[in-house]
Amino acid sequence: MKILLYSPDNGVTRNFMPHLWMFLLQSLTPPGHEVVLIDGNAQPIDEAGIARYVRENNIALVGIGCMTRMIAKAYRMADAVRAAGVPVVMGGPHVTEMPDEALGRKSGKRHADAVALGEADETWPKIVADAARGQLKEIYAPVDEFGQERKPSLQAYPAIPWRSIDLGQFNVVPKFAGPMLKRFRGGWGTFRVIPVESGRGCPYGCEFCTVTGFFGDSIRFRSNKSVVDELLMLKARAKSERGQIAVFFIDDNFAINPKRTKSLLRDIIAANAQVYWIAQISANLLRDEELVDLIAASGGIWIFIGMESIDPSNLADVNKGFNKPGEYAAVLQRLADRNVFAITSFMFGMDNDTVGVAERTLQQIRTWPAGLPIFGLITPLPATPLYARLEAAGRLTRPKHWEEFIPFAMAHTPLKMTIGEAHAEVKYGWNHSYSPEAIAQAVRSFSYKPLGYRINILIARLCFRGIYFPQMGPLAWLKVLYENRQTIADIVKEGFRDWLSGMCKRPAHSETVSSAGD
Ligand code: B12
Ligand code: SF4
Repeated sequence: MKILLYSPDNGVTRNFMPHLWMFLLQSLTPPGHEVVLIDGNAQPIDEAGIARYVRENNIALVGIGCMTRMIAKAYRMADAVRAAGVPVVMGGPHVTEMPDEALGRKSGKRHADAVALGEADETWPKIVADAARGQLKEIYAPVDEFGQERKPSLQAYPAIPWRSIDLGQFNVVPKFAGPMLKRFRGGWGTFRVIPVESGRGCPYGCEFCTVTGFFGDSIRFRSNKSVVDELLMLKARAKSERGQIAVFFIDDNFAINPKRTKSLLRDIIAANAQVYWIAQISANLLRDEELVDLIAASGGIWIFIGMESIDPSNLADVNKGFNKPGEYAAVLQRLADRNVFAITSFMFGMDNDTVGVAERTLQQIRTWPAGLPIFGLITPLPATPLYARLEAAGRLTRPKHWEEFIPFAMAHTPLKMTIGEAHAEVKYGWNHSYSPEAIAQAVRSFSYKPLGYRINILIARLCFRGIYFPQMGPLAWLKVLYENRQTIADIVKEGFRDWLSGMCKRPAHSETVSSAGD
C-alpha cells in the first residue's frame, strides 16, 4: 500500500518545525508499504489539492494527525480524501479526546474511517495491516491482552532514518540562497529544526494542559544511547550537506528527572554528539547549577519556559503553583551567564488578571536578560480539568471553539476583565516586545557579547514576531526587514568590520571550516 501521512496547518499560523509523529509512524510502518509525508505547514495544500494528490499517487490510506487548533482544517481535508474514495485514519490529542466527533457518532458528519486513541506506536502496525486487508476498525486503543490501557515503553524506540528521509520541504533556507550560503563558514545551505523526543509524560497536571491526561503521569525514557545515536546521525547529515540543524527536544519537561537528564547530557558530550538544541523545562528545575552547566556544554541554546503568569494566585488557580515568579529573574540570569537564553511563555485572561496585566508583566520582563517572550490566552482544551471547571461554571462562550479556529481569541469569560480587554492585553504584549524599537533594544542589550549572539536574537525576534503578526510570504518579510533596517544595517556593518579585520590577520591559504556543535 502507498500511505500518505498528512499534518494540517490551521490556515492562519505556520509551524517552523515538522511534527515528530509523522516520522515516527513512518519508521514504525511494517515493511512492504511505502509512506509519503506532507506537512501542510511547509507545503500548503487545500481540499482539491489533497484529493488530486491521493488519486494521482494511488494512495490507499491517509493518516491525519493534529492538535485542536488544526482540527477544522483536518476534518475538511479528511472529507475530501474520503470523497475521493480513500479511507482516513485520524490520531493525535484532539481526536483522542473527541473520537465520537471524528467518527460522526453523536451528531454531525463523519470525517474518519478509524481513530487511533492515545499513543499509536503499537497500534499503528495493526492499523496498517487491517487497512491492507480492507478491514479497518473504528477505534484502535493502546491496550494489553487483558484490555487494560498500556503506555508504550520507549526502550525499543525505532531508529528514525534521518540519513535518508527526504527533508526537502523542511529546509528554512530559501532555495535561491542555498548555494551561496553553503560556502559560508561551516555551510548554511540548509537549516532545519528537527524534533527529537527523549522521554514522554509529565506528572504535574496543570489544569489547562492535556499532557498528563494523554501520556499519563508515568514518565518513560528512551535509552541514552538511542538518543545519542540519533543526534550523531543528524549531525552527520547536516555536515554532509554543508548545512545546519538544530534539535527541538519535544519532551514536555526535558529535565523532569534531573538525574537522568544530566546523565543523557554527559553522554552527549562524551560522544561529541552536541548539536544546537532547544527544550522545554519548567523554571523550578532550572535551580540546579550543575544541570544548567551541562545544558550549556551539550549545545543547549534556547530553553522554553512555561511561566504563564507573574501572579502567584493565577498560578495556584491552574495548579501550577510550583512556578515561583520570585525566582524567574535568577533562573534566567543563571541561563544567560552560560549563554543560554529563554523563550518565556505567558497566558493572559487568567482568573486574577486585570487590565494592565501585560504592562505589569513587561515591567518584569524588561529587568531580565533579553529573550523571546510570547503571549497567549488561557484556552480550555477539550478533556482538560480547566474545560470541565469553566463548563460547570457556565463560563464557556465558545464551547466548541475548535470548529472555527480564531487565533488569539478567548473561548470563555475571564473573571476580572472582559474578553475584549483580554485580547487587548495580548496585543499590547506583542506590540511592545516586537516593535522595531523593542527588537533594537534586545539586540543592543547583547552589545557586550560577540556578534553571533546579536545575530541570533535578531533573527529569532524577527521570526517569533510572526507568531502574532502574520508574515507569510516574501512581501510581508520585506516589510519586516524594512521596518528593522537600522538594526540590520548596524549588524551587517559590524559583521563586515569583523570580517575585514579577520582577513587582515588571517595567514595565507588557511582554511576555517567549522560546523554546529563542533
Ligand atoms: C513540540 C510541541 C510544540 C512545538 C511545535 C509543534 C511541532 N511541530 O512539533 C511548539 C513549541 C511550536 C508548540 C506550539 C504549540 N503547542 Co504544542 N506541543 C508540543 C509537544 C510538547 C510535543 C509534540 C510531539 O511531538 N509529541 C510526541 C509525539 C510522538 O506525540 P504525538 O504528537 O501526540 O503523536 C502520538 C499520538 O498522538 C499518535 N498520533 C499523532 N498523530 C497521529 C496521526 C495518526 C494517523 C495516527 C494513527 C496516530 C497519531 O501517535 C503518535 C505516537 O504515539 C506537545 C505535547 C506532547 N508531549 O505531545 C504539545 C502540544 C501538542 N501543544 C499543544 C498546544 C496547545 C500548543 C500551542 C497552541 C500552545 C500555545 N498556546 O501557543 C502552540 C500551537 C502552535 C501552532 N501554531 O501549531 C497541546 C495541544 C493540545 C490540543 N488538544 O490541541 C499539546 C498536547 C501540549 C498541551 N499543553 O496540552 N508545540
Ligand atoms: S508542567 Fe508543562 S507539560 Fe507538565 S502538566 Fe504542566 S504545562 Fe503540562
